[in-house]
Amino acid sequence: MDIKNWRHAFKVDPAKNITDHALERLAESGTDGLIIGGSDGVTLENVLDLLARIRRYSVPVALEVSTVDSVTPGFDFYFIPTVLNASKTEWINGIHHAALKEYGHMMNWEEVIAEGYCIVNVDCKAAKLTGVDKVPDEEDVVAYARMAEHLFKLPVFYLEYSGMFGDPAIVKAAARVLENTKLFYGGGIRNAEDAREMARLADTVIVGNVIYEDLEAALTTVQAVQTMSH
Ligand code: 1GP
Repeated sequence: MDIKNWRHAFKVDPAKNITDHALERLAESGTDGLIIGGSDGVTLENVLDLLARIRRYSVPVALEVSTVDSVTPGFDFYFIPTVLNASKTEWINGIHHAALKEYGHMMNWEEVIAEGYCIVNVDCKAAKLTGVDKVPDEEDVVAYARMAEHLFKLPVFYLEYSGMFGDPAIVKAAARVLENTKLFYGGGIRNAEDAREMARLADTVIVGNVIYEDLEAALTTVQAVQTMSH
């Protein structure tokens, strides 16, 4: 399925342990896709291990690239974050430039999807890594959303609250100014009600950490979202 129609995705961290059984439950849950990605400890080895274990299911799988060294063929999509509110410019365009110098000639652009990230939780790992030290307020977020939609014409605007549940008013404000750019919401979804609340506002909700803390609760988020009309 085109990622434009994704309503729900699980984010699986290659640096964390997960059993085959849990992976099977995620893959067969009815989610629209699995995103393989994390902020640290991602290696070619752990990405390949996860890919091999997931590829036996038909669910679409995307690699969210955070290190060029861990890129490998075999994924349906390659999500490339550009952190619009990073202060370390390598996370806006630096790593991308280095990667394109080396691999630009052999990339299949059909599989590549750029994500304009706006990191709101300044305490999360991704914020520390990319140098986000100021919490963007609603006006900031709206401006970044417009930047994604109108200036850079990015296919995805990713509102990243990783580790904390976001402010619905801010998510709503971002949604209001997006038309062609899809709104991904991620952060702190721990149960069906959280998922439903954010899925009312965002195009796609991404569920991460709760997979490792309470798999059954994580699985309830799929049905909660897939049974809604949008
Ligand atoms: C992380 O947006 C995702 O990149 C999901 O966040 O781990 O808090 O669910 P959580």
